[in-house]
Amino acid sequence: YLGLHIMLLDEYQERLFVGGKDLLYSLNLDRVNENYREVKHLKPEECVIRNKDECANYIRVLHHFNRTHLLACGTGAFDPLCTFIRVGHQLEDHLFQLESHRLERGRGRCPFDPNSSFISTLIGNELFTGLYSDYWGRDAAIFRTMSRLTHIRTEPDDERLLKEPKFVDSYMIPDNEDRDDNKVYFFFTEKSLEAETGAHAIYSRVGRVCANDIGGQRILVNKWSTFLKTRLICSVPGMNGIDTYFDELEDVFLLQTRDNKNPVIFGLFNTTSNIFRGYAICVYHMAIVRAAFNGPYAHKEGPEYHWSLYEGKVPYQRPGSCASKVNGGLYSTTKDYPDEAVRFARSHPLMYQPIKPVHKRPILVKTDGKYNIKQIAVDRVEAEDGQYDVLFIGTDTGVVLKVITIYNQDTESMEEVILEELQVFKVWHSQQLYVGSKTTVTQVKFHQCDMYGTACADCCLARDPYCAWDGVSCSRYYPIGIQAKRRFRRQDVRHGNAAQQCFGQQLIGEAMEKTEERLAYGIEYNSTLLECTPRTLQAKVIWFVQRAHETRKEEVKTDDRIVKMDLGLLFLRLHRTDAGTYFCQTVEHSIVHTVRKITLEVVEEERIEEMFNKDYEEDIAHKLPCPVQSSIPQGSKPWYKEFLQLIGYSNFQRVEEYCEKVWCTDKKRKKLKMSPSKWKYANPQEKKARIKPEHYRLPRHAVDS
Ligand SMILES: *[C@@H]1O[C@H](CO)[C@@H](O)[C@H](O)[C@H]1NC(C)=O
Ligand SMILES: *[C@@H]1O[C@H](CO)[C@@H](O)[C@H](O)[C@H]1NC(C)=O
Ligand SMILES: *[C@@H]1O[C@H](CO)[C@@H](O)[C@H](O)[C@H]1NC(C)=O
Ligand SMILES: CC(=O)N[C@H]1CO[C@H](CO)[C@@H](O)[C@@H]1O
Repeated sequence: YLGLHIMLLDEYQERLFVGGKDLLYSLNLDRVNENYREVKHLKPEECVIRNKDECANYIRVLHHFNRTHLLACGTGAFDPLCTFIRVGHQLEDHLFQLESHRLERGRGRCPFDPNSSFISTLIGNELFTGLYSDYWGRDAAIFRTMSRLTHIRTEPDDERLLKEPKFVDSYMIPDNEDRDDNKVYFFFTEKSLEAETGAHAIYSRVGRVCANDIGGQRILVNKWSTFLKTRLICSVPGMNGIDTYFDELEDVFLLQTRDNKNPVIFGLFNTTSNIFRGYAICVYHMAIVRAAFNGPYAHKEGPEYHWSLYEGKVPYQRPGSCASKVNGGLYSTTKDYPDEAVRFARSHPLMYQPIKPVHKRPILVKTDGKYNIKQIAVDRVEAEDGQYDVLFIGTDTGVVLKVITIYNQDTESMEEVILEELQVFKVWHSQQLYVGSKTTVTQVKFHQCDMYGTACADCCLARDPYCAWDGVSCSRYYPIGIQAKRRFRRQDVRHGNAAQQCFGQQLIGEAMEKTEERLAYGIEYNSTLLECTPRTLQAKVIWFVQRAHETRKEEVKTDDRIVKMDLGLLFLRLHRTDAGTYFCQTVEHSIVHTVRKITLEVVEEERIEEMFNKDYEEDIAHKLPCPVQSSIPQGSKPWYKEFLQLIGYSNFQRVEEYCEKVWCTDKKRKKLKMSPSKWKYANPQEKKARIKPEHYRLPRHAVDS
């Protein structure tokens, strides 16, 4: 157990630094498991707390301090510590050394509790943190420490500033070229002040401070004098004007653009409702964020009043603005601000306008309950038909969804295209994702174009902006300029119109052209699965059946008994009349393809009975359908194999798996051991329970492999 909490990428030296429980690693970016360095024994020598877990030093701060040193801080057995790690500054010299003589107290820089929410960002030599800064985990604050400037924090015990916050992320985002105007943004959730319904409502927030704030002269001494915050909204507009809110911010990703003043903010939100579960991703532009902070303040007249729009006079210097030349240069530090302005800032930390997302709705909503979503990362790619933001969505099961979303102006709706489900997370470097969980670090390529098959249509239908058909194969797409032979590239991310894109190309690959034919047997009154999975996640599957002795094909009607699932068509209870030929057809952007043709034979109940009775009398050891552990000698075939061979079915492995699934639960094996004559009168209820549809809902990667 490594107890990994933090990763830091050093692209220049091509190292990945990882902090865990009592240790730090320096990993090679190309091959994370080779040539690594470690610093161990970061464990504090003395520990007065009895709980073993609490005696460890969990590294939670890891930053590039300067060219030669990393800053590392850990919880230090509920007594935070900071130190410097010497790292090499030549590419080949992978120095990684603890400066043990430079151990410093870390209060305000690192939490006591390894599990408490915490964020930190190093700007210049100043460490900005959002944390619970005391042993008991009660004093939530935003700090700036380490600096040549005075240490500074939010006022303690002021619920207007922070009320039981959960810190999510923080970034410095400049406003303009004047560095004195730089602001640090904090993303968090907290119990809301202003919610009129439900005193304990959680809201998501953006808070910000001026990086050069040194507090007030007489009021707010050594406290932030520029702290402001506002609500971050992510909601789905409702038909009746009632929106569905996603209020619990879980993760933030800042997508840098060419203009460092205007990154794009992606927020991942959870619901706070007990009834309705789901996640949404919303996108915010800095212009909207700045407009909210430059807009009106919220005001509370007294304890009995609600927070409302402040319409009075706002003092100069405007509270929340920085001591900078851009702001007139009248004040060189916040200490020079008039008392009146500082006093106003203290009583008006909340802005009136919330921040609304782009298009006033999420770009993605997930309410299927399939995944617990933890993290997002975004990569912007140039494709043939424009720019796409590829979302990498990390779930708690280690699956990463790779998704693009496309906004349709006419219908004001978003289309979601799931490209892949990868196993993996979060820093990246030269088209690799580095994935950290509590116990491991892995590296994964984030485009695998060849996976999409060997035909133009496959490649095009995948709609992966990283990939395009180059005339021969599905390969990495590079935008104009980089791509010399551009005219051969076929790609249509927006519509996936393969018929048009692949005109004159080998439209359908060999694998796609062929319809696989199969024979399947089912037993009357028992369950049967006709397996068929589409090649891409977007394809819609339609089943047709041509029943025995009929010439017409008709669409299969699903009901309680016949269920359409990701893995295929499931009959919970097979009827004689179900016998026939089944066609598994996929439809994707008007390209129809019959993936599989399965002829289903139904073995009638009486015949089974007959057979089993006969077999049973003959030889128990050989004929039992469920091998009672080693009752069947190695190498000999169970009875049903012979049976199936007789009738010309040769895919034994499949049959064996199927039979195991349907007949041979552990429970039954035990039953069988006790009284072998009872095996065929298994409780139908039990069977039904075992083949509940979700048992077949394997993730796609599991199916593919
Ligand atoms: C932190 O959380 C883990 C897992 O929930 C738990 O096992 C551990 O005891 C916690 N540590 C502390 C110090 O509370
Ligand atoms: C980097 O910071 C460390 C710790 O303060 C210091 O010892 C070292 O001299 C600094 N290195 C450079 C190149 O400034
Ligand atoms: C989202 O909220 C639900 C319900 O409160 C919770 O069970 C789940 O763990 C949350 N998800 C994350 C990623 O924290
Ligand atoms: C062979 C076998 O398992 N047959 C079972 C099929 O289902 C019926 C009722 O659901 C059972 O009575 C059979 O024993």
